[in-house]
Amino acid sequence: MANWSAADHQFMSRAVQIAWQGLYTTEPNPRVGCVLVKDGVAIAEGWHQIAGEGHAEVNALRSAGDNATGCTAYVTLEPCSHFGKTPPCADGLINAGVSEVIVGMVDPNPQVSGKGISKLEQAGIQVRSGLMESQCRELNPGFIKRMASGMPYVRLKMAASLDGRTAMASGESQWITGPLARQDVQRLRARSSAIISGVGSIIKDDSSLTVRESELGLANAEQIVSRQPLRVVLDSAGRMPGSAKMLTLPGNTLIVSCVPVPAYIDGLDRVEWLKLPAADGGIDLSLLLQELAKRDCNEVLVETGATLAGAFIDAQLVDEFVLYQAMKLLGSRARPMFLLPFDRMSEQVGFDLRDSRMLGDDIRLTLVPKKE
Ligand code: AOF
Ligand code: ZN
Repeated sequence: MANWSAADHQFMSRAVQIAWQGLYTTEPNPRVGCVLVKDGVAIAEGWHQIAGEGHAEVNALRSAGDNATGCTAYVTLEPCSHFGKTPPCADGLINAGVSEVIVGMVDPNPQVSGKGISKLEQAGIQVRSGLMESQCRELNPGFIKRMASGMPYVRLKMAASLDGRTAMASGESQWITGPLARQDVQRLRARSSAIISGVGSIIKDDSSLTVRESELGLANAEQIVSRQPLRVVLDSAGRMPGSAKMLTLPGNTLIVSCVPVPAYIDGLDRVEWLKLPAADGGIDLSLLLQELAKRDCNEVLVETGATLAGAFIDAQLVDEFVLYQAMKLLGSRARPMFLLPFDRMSEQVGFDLRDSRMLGDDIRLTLVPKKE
């Protein structure tokens, strides 16, 4: 176990804090922060902003200029060793004369995965890793899961009443939760690589599944909305209307179906039809997620009705469940959150509560499935 000082924690905390500034923009790359320290003083910092542009270390070194020699670099993720869209950061740190590198976590990317650390050590740089690892991991649940398992991180979102209802029997659902909860959903969308929904809700609401600048409430909203998450519509029987609003909105749409591509797709740019084999009468969700990981999706958001939400839970494919709960009753004829026709207590699905907070008059619960 490395012996970390209070100063080590302070500088790595700062690196984590600035890495979060990339929350909505680095995808499909990880969110990374770097602080350069000389004689106990932070002299420069940098964070990864956009894939294809400078990594955190490169941005920090640029801001340090000639001053980086003899520095200690605190980096939330192991510096890369490969030529990707940009040259290796390990080389940048070596060339700048950095004398020590403190790493939050090893890069799970197989192209790097320890090779960045070895490269630095071979150049005579002292490397220590694992400082504030859990905070560093929290930055990138999707990137880590995709690199480690070939699956994206799946976040299921629901808005419900106190009695667990999501809409009236007629389908009427506007609005259960208030504006702050809805703004928070926009932010969940914005951090996601893809949003998955069922065709039923598209037919019913003509939903857009877009991130909207005016609803984000963030200073860099204009930059954030320039990248729209991939809209993924599960449409096993091919019921998607060619007139659906989302097909012409900014961003790409992927329609996943078990039937052949219909003619109306020909005339549409940025719309792709993906045929997948059926499983249990619907689309094979596990296969779907593997497809999305192949398309570099890190975090995916499932925003859908009771049937598909139940299927994701039933298939144990949910990593995180975010529930916005309004302090009101919609009554026993209103629709339930999940179609999960259990009969026995032994079928129950348990969660651990990771966070709970008020958003206006509503509560937001962040839950993760209990591990057996
Ligand atoms: C770092 N610092 O800030 C980031 C890293 O295609 P590229 O060149 O952008 O490289 C992407 C890979 O580099 C990414 O998958 C991850 O392994 C690493 N990302 N590494 O040292 C950074 N963003
Ligand atoms: Zn790098």
